[in-house]
Amino acid sequence: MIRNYTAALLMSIGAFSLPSSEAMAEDSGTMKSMPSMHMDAGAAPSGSATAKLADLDISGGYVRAMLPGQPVGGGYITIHNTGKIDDKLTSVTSSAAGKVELHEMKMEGEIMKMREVKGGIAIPAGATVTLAPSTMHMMFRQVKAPFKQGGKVPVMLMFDKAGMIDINLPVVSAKGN
Ligand SMILES: [Cu+2]
Repeated sequence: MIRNYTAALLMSIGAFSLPSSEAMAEDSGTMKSMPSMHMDAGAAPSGSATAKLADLDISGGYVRAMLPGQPVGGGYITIHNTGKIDDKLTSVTSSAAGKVELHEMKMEGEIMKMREVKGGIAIPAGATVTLAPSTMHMMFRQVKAPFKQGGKVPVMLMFDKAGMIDINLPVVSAKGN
């Protein structure tokens, strides 16, 4: 864990010498997770955002504060589909970032890697889908101001069936509590 943290931190510092951190992330396809993204998945921190949209119960929404030099931010949320029709989280946008991607985490040997989930995240009827640090996350790119603990990050979640909803995600510590 310590070694991963250092490697990721060095990587994010190293990003300054590249044309842009964006290029780094996209050229490699996968990249080592940011330090704040591979901590164990615990329960969502208290004060996390909740909302209701048609048959979807949304809870546990938050983002983590960004460490100095960290080029991207991570956000998490839980979606429970109480209905009888499968839905899908098709996209997320935020006025706080140029772009929000949906990513999944996978262990490759000892290295946690992430990749974009193309086509959105399925929210089957009756299922609860959790975007948590060890599974999936919203990745905020081209962040306008680094996320600071105590702040809020507005996002708009777009679902295939349920439509869209605006929700403010509280910014918790970089460790996720
Ligand atoms: Cu990511």
